[in-house]
Amino acid sequence: MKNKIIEILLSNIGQPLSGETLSQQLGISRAAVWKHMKNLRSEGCNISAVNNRGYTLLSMPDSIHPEFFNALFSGRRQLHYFDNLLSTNDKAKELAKEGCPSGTLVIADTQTGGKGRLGRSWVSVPGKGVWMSIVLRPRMHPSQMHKITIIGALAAVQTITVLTGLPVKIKWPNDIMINGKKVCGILCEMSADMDEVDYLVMGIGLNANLDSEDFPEELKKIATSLKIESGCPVSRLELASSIANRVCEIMNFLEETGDFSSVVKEYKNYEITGRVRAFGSGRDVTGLAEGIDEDGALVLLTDKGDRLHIISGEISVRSIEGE
Ligand code: BT5
Repeated sequence: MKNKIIEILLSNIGQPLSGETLSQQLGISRAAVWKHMKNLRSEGCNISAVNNRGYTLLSMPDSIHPEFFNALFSGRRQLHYFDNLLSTNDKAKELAKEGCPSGTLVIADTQTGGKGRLGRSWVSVPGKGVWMSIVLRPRMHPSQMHKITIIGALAAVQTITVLTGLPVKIKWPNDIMINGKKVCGILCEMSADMDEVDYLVMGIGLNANLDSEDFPEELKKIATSLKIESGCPVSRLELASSIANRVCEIMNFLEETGDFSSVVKEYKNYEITGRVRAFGSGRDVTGLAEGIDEDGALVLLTDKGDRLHIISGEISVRSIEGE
């Protein structure tokens, strides 16, 4: 019943709904409707009640609990919520191995062993960020999997732009930046044989409502949050559900049309170009990052004049400042 009420309120957000309409739609008395509204208010929903006009949902609480989440999560996909996990990516891989469907989402209020790429760690402050992983089963060749990181980054920047209007940028392939500081990172891990992908887990870590003092000293100069940049808190619920919905939308579009060029075109609105050093996998070069090509590879014009197309996830690309 609670889910149903939240769903109806959400689809009429900002619009008044009379007690009569709600009691008819839900098949309960007006007194019962009133009681549910009272409970939802005590859980942080901002609902106004005006005589003769009815109830209006003004805003949702900053809670990522499933009862709120499910109402926003399109396609009735599986949702696994945890107060605390080592890593949502690890949990998602476990579920994927057990056969969970594509689109399954794992979300945690905090992670104690959040992972970055190449063995690095990810700071996941309790109750202040979006720490989540999406299981995908793309019908794509394993050699194309780098495209999924591009899709994750695009879904994240599009959502952040719509919800906050902040000037968000992508540093290839997986760093989402605002004013030169990292606000979000993406970690894709896949299980595949030579020709086929079994599953891919896309982990997204987004600093939503962290304050400066929440970051450990070593991250203070290089990391930021949406709240720090915009000056006001953002709904983690809206961020998480919108990003997850957007990832699945773009994936469906790609699988139906095979048209990756539209994804690239959109991505290009946000990409950071400029001088970089690319290193790893036996390579160490400096040059000009020109942006991604039609396959999602980074085009790097090296100082020696070679034009490289980098797709390996084992290569790190760092901006070179002051040049
Ligand atoms: C990433 O790695 O940027 C991928 C981060 C993915 C995290 C998500 S959270 C949900 C899911 N479950 C997981 O266990 N992981 C995923 P990388 O490019 O390697 O960046 C890692 C580096 O970013 C660290 O070495 C720090 O310097 C920095 N860092 C760590 N925590 C940060 C944070 N909260 N905000 C900004 N930078 C951070």
